[in-house]
Formats: sequence, C-alpha cells, structure tokens
Amino acid sequence: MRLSSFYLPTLKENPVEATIASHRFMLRAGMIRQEAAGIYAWLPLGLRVLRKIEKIVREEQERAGAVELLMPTIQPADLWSESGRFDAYGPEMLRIQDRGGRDMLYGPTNEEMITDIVRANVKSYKQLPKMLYHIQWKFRDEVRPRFGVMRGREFLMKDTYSFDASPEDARKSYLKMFAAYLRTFRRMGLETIPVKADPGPIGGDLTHEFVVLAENGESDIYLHRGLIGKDIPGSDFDFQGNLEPIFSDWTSLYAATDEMHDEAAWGEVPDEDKLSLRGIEVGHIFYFGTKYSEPMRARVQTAEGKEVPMEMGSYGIGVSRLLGALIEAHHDEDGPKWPASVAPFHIGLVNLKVADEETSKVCAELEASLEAAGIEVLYEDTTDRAGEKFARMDLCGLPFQIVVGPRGLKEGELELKIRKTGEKTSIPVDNAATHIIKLVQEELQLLAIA
Ligand code: 5CA
Repeated sequence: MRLSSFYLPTLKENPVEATIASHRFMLRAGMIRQEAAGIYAWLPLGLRVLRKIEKIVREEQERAGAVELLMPTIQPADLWSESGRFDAYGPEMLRIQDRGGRDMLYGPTNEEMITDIVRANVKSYKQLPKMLYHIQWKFRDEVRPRFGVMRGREFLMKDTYSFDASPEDARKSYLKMFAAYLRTFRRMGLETIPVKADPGPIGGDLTHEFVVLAENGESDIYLHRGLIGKDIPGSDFDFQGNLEPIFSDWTSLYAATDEMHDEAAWGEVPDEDKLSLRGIEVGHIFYFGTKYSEPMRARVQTAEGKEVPMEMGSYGIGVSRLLGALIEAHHDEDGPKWPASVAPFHIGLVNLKVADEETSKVCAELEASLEAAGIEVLYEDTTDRAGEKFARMDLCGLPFQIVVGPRGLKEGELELKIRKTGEKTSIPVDNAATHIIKLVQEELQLLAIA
C-alpha cells in the first residue's frame, strides 16, 4: 500500500480529550475518529488492526469448536420481555420504536436472541452440545463513555453462546472457552489473567474476567504473583480432552476483581505473593445455566425422555476494546508498538528521496518482493520531510521500518529499524528482501504459539 493513495489523517498535536496513551495515539495516528460521545468511525489504519484481531478471535473460536453466525444489531423487545430483561436492563439499553410503534432495541448483548434461534430447532439432547458465536456491534448507553474505544457506547464484541443438556457438559463448554481465551489473547501478544468476576446483569455463578494488567485499567484486581508469566495451551492442545487440569492450574491461585474480593482467602496468600493491580477487562465468560432457557422455554429431551431447559453459558471478547488494551500494553512516547500478529502493516518502507530515481526504483522493487511473500508493506512515498516521515512511522507503530535513501544506496545499504527496541542496523540492499521476509516471519511465528 502506498501512503500517497492511503488515507492516514494523522494529528501532530495531542487531542485535549484524550487522557491516556491508547486514546491519544488512536486519534493521532488516524485510526479512529469520534462521531459522537463513545461512537467512532474506524479509519483505514484502525480498521486493519480491528480485522486482524477479529481473525485471531475467529481462528481460536473455531479451534475450540464454536460455529459462526451473524445476528442483527436491532432486536425486537418481545424477546427481552420473555426473559424479563427488557425492564431489568435499565437506561444502558438504547430503546427504539419503529414506524408501527413496535418496541425495538439496539442489542447490548444477545442471550435472548440466540436462545430464540436455538429453541426453534434444537429439541433433543442428541443435537447438543452447540457453541455459536458472532462478531457484531453492540450498543450500551454508558453513563461515562471514556478512554476512546476502551469504554465506548458502540463497540465490537465477539459473543459466543453454549447450549448443553446437562450442567456437567455445560462446564466442559465453559472450560473450552476458558482455554481458547488464554490462547486468543496470547496470540495478539497480550498476557491476560483470568480472575473471578461479578456476573452483573448477565447472571450466573461461574464467571471469569480476562484482564490485561495495565496502569490505566478500569478494574482493580487482586492476584497471586504466580499467575504472571504462566504457560498457556499450545497448538496441539486437545479441546475434546480433559480440560480440568488447565482450569485448576489457572484457578487454584487467588485472583479476583474488586467486587469478588474475599479478605479471608486473600489473607492466606503469602504477603510476598500478593499483587494488587489495575487491569483492563478484555473478555468475560459466564455460566448461567437456565437463567434464559427456563423463562424462554428452550427445552430438550434427555436420554431418559425427560424435558429439561438447556444449560447455557455466554462468552464475550471486547474486540474493539482490545485495540486500546494492546496500545496500553505496548507503546512508548512516540506511539504504539504493534505486535506483528495485529499490526496494521508489517513493514513501513520509507523512501527518503522520492525524486531520486535509483531510490524510488529500489523501494518499488523491495515493495514488490515483500508483498509477493505475503508481507504487508506501507510504502511511505510522499514528498514530506524525512523528520515528518519518521515521526509518522513511529506513530503508526509498525514492527519494522526500512529506510532507503540515496546516501545509503551509494554504499549499497539501507537501514532497518526495529520499532519494539528502537534498534537500527544497516543491511545490504542485495539480500534485503530475503532478510526482512525472514525477520517478519520469525516475529509472526513467535506469536503463533507452537
Ligand atoms: N453476553 C456477555 C458475554 S457474550 C456479555 O455481554 N459480557 S460483557 O458485558 O462482559 O461484555 C463482554 C466484553 O465486551 C467485555 O469483557 C469487554 O471487553 C467488552 N465491553 C463491554 N462493554 C464495553 C464498552 N462499553 N466498550 C468497549 N468494550 C466493552
């Protein structure tokens, strides 16, 4: 992609409304634009990251056995009256009437609708288990939308719903999502800790939040130091096997949100292992049994011929919030430092002198060989000053930058900068493409989780 034809409206000044790094950089790098409080347009650079995150989320959902569908953003109120949540949800729910005066709403979540979809067809335990998910925009009229995409009013969520015939099977579904979440976030270059959480308006008694540790996080959490840097399930992890060991490995050490904090249990954690930190909730999973299937009469026949309400769970990931969490976890004063797996492009190719024929020729050739190898290149081919180009590249946060100019080319060299460390090295033009392709592939491999 050539910068001259891309759309990258960067800002030099810090927007006054942005008080934390991720919000500031997303606005400054031209990733998002606020259209109303907590409502954003996704500009091309931001959208590319959003799509990469979605892709990882999808791959790990499918690996765990979930199947994708897509439900609408607008829902009829009737379904919510069946569960009792139309009145219970409160002013966070955006209520609308259509021209016929029918009550509708912009979905803040989808338990009712998915229950309605599944109850229409699933009548026997033989059709279970089922895990269905979608990635869809949600609306919650938050009292205090803030920190950009971190607490938006309109935001993108991945939500999965599990249906089982018994509590034992439902627990298996819960554990599958638990393991899938550990993998999902790690593949994005994020360390998350599952912590015991408050079910809130979704309901249930088995529920965990997945939290990224960050100073600017909105959640207060208490945890045992042993949970930091733990191994997660590898690519050969058997989602059909026994998942209890991985679950107890992660949940036997103390970890709780503020609301669930238990002073007695905390007292048993040795002082040197106690960590009281702030974090960003990027995922939340719930097992709530028959909370919706009971009132909505979503029932199946068991093997014994009994009719029982289905056992359900729901599992959310804050897809758009993840951009904020990722930047909070990876940035310096100049901008984000995207992990390669979610970076908007892998490489920023900076042409220092577009008017110089040789420089432009080398750049074009490099761009072509990298792209042919599947590497995503943002080719900085504008006539702006070098200083401006460098600052903008750092602000974009691409993992690698290649700087090509007439002076270096005279020596047969170009410069490679690693955004993560700031390290710069000269590399020979001749095998530059091969060298860079290998670098990017190695970086991607690191995050793929063997
Ligand atoms: N139905 C359940 C699970 S599918 C549910 O709605 N869970 S939730 O309320 O915890 O939301 C799931 C995830 O969405 C949260 O963990 C968080 O990462 C994200 N999220 C929630 N509210 C917002 C918001 N206002 N802005 C951005 N992301 C949000």
